[in-house]
Amino acid sequence: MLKLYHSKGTRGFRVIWLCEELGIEYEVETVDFSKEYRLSPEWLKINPLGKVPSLKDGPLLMSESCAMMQYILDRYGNGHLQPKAGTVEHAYFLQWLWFSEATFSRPVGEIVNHRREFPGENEIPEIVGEMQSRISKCIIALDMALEGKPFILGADFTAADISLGYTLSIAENRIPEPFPKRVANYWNSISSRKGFLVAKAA
Ligand SMILES: N[C@@H](CCC(=O)N[C@@H](CS)C(=O)NCC(=O)O)C(=O)O
Repeated sequence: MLKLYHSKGTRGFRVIWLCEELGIEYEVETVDFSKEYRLSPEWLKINPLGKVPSLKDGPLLMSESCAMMQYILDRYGNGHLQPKAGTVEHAYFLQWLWFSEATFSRPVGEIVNHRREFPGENEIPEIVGEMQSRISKCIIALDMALEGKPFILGADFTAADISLGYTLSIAENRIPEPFPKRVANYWNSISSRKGFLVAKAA
């Protein structure tokens, strides 16, 4: 069975939501998110970067959430929640899946890390402001892409929506302005799915 090492609110959220949508069995082991534990030899054996999450499937051990999603889809997904590989739709699917972590989550993560290392009055507003403007650019791009579509690829919900949904969940309270209308509607729709709610509680 898939075993996910997860701490509440971390990117393991994506994997839990995906498994729920696919109806796949999985086990969650809760990880102590303190810096001390994440840098302990015990955890570094499971995640050499001292980050969370990690995924174990037999001898396989992974530590990138979107790669975990792609592995689960390809190995256990029976063609669900992603277009057929090699098609134009699949290229767009990959683009949004990668965008969600490589481009959109990045400035959000920088704010989270900055506030953890420089809490309260030690926060450097210029750094946070710069990251917020990068987040806003991603949200504008998403808003444009959602024109006339309920989900990022069109009529069908896919794993790209799961990955984007997680990033929206961590971006929501870290920008000064509300989401624009299309992103707000999209966010309301995907964040009311059962899989999202299970992942949020995990
Ligand atoms: N690209 C990695 C990022 C992993 C990551 O940054 N995890 C966060 C929690 S969601 C973390 O462990 N942060 C602690 C740190 O970077 O010091 C993924 O998608 O799994």
